[in-house]
Amino acid sequence: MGLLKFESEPEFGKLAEYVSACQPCGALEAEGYCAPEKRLFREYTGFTVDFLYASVQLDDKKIFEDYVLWFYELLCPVMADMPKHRVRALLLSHFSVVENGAEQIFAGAGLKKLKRFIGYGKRAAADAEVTGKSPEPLRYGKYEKERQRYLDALMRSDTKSAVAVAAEFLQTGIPVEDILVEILGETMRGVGELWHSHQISVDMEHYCTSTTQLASAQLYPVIFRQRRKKKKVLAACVGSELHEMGARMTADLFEYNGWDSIYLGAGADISYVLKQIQDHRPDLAAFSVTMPQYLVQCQEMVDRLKACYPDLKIAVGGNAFQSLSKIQGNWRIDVYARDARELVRWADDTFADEI
Ligand code: B12
Repeated sequence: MGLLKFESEPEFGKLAEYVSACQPCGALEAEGYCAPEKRLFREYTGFTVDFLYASVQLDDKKIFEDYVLWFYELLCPVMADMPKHRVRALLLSHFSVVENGAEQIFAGAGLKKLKRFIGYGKRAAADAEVTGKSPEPLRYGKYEKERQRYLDALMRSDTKSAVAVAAEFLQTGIPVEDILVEILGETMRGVGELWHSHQISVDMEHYCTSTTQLASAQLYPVIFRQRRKKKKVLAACVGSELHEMGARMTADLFEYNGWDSIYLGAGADISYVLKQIQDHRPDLAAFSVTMPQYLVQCQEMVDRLKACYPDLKIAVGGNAFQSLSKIQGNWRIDVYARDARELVRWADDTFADEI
């Protein structure tokens, strides 16, 4: 697993404990809500300190503001009978708990900064509206029909059809990159929205992931058939990140483009990333972060690698970076790309003289 959460800032660990012990569940009971809603509220308020920590450490209020909106949208369908202003009030009372905890645990400039960021969260909660839109709109465009067919098979839990449909896309000549990114990847992002709006549960999310990994596997004979370029990429997810498909897809698209890849999967620890780099000397290291709370560890990873291997090119990408207001200039990376295909093009241009 990744670096221990709050290892360098134990006060945030204390704040997380305080917040978890003092949730405003009485307010929920007064609204007539019982165990399932209280469980959900407890579970997801558990993320507040994580996002607050990332927001404060990276000095970027957008991380916390995006989280507040995401959390509000997650709560609204569960508390469907509750007027929206009362859902907002519930969030505000949760942030007051966080503020009380901060006042007991932090002091001086640290407390002042923390209170400023909690204030951003409170303002975001007070203004929150359900938009029903993802922060980054889904890019179904050209492949809407194909995506829908694939999603239908997943929603029926019809593994055989889902796998067959993906094989058919390949046979009908849809480019491998488009099958991966536009159809399978975008379907998975749509699955996330279904989960967020409580139309499917986490077990379905797991099923969709494993089936999509199975469907992608059919592309490997084509992916590995390409002319080799004698270039190597190492791809990994940072922190305790479990979302691994973005990093996997990045590695696969490099293989399809003739690069060799070393894919380290979810939750890559700095010590074994360093060891792999030492042993295999990749030309490029690509890190994927989905959950914004792991951005801090990603930045630490980038700084450590740049200190040890100044010539190693480093790329970052993934959902979490959408929650940053600025990337270039603040990070010691060579490139940030929104989409794995963009990174492959950048890498080919950057190493054009050596390929
Ligand atoms: C599948 C899934 C899971 C699976 C992951 C299993 C696995 N083995 O990967 C499981 C069930 C474990 C899971 C767990 C959780 N998840 Co989840 N999950 C998803 C889901 C539906 C799909 C992820 C995915 O595979 N996407 C497809 C890939 C291809 O897309 P991608 O990662 O964005 O990658 C593309 C680009 O970003 C880019 N890219 C990615 N990495 C890199 C790297 C580089 C270098 C470059 C250049 C580009 C690049 O290229 C790719 C192709 O274009 C997303 C929805 C979403 N929007 O993605 C939610 C989502 C990420 N999960 C979410 C949440 C909240 C959770 C949980 C907290 C709760 C839960 N749902 O159980 C836990 C936390 C786990 C943890 N500690 O990490 C939220 C995060 C919200 C937020 N505020 O950030 C999302 C967005 C759902 C939502 N709409 O609310 N999840």
